[in-house]
Amino acid sequence: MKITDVKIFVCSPGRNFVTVKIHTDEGLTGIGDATLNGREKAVVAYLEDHLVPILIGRDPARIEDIWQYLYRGAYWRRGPVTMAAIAGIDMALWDIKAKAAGMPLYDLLGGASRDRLMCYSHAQGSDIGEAVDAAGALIEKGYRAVRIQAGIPGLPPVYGADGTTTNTASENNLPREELWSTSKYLRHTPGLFEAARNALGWDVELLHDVHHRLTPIEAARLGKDLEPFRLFWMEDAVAAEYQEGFRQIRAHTTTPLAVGEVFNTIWDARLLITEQLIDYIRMTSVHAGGITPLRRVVDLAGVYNVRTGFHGAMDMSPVCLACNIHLGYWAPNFGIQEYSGYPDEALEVFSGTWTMREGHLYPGQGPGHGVEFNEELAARYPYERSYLPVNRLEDGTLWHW
Ligand code: CS2
Ligand code: MG
Repeated sequence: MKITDVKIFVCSPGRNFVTVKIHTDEGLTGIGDATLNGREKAVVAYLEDHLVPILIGRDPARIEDIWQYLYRGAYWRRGPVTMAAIAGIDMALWDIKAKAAGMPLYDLLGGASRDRLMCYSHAQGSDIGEAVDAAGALIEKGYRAVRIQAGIPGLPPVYGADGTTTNTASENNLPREELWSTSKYLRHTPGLFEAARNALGWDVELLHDVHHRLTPIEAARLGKDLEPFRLFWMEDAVAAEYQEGFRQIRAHTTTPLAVGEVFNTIWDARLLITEQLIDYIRMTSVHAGGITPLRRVVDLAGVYNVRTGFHGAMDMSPVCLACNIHLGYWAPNFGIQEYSGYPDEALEVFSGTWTMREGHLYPGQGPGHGVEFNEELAARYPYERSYLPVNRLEDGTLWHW
């Protein structure tokens, strides 16, 4: 088999997605996700100008060699743009291989390790009452795990608490600015989870995303304060560029830690995994550079009792989610899968064979990862420039978003 063409599509059915489609001389095609929220066109240029020309004529069965060629062979490797581009190719190649084998992707990876994948969804509200009610509504629908974010008294809406992360998070197509106060947040958050436990009981998993905003010692304090409420995890407690910071957090709290949605390679996670500084690794098929490298991360994590919690927000396309589900179905050390749902129009453009029922995800049983991309429909939703928000402290200092 030979790769005859690679096409890149950018569409915006509710939000922007970058999709890769690989064609072969035997008529099989494969689909991959290469979406990088807020920097979509950089990935498109990387693919069209630099990767597509070196792929034509290659044997699509040689996934490993192609991955090494695109990663090692680039000299300037790593980084979110490069790795999202490589991921789009890698997912499409696995899709082709699984279709050629007539197997669902998870079967090709080694077969199912479980019957269903527990997922968590997002509950948010402008105050504690609203956020806890939103969590209750998800539990009524069958979710066994819920991430809860609430607005903070004295601050305008903050991350995850005003619905902005479920949509194109910008105004006039320029970045929106938000305000942040660490002291207000640290005072308020334990009360959110106390109220959540009082209202929702203990038979449900509660998660929380700090979104990189604390220092290690502040995160250690929050982790301790949240211990009585037995969280499933505290996510992205600090900006993880400084990985040694997790030693400090770990030494002070038994609240489980999750990190990694912005990681691009196994090297970003190596110290955190091998020193058992985290409990869940949040890397995801697209931003990790595809299925090929993410599978290695999963295996490394398994050696050190770290379980998966792949990033699954709706700014990764349903193709990425499908790959995560197939990986999770196989992974012996699966933990949980994030699932924030998609706008209806996105699910029409990307019709999938994965399903979500009562808080659990199931892969399709057809060959490949199972997601079909409708090119004609996609063309009706052209790209719209969009940015994630930026964040400032109350005195104007730029902070992590
Ligand atoms: C988040 C995302 O899902 C998560 O845990 O942190 O909402 C994240 O902010 C976006 O995916 C960024 O693109
Ligand atoms: Mg997150």
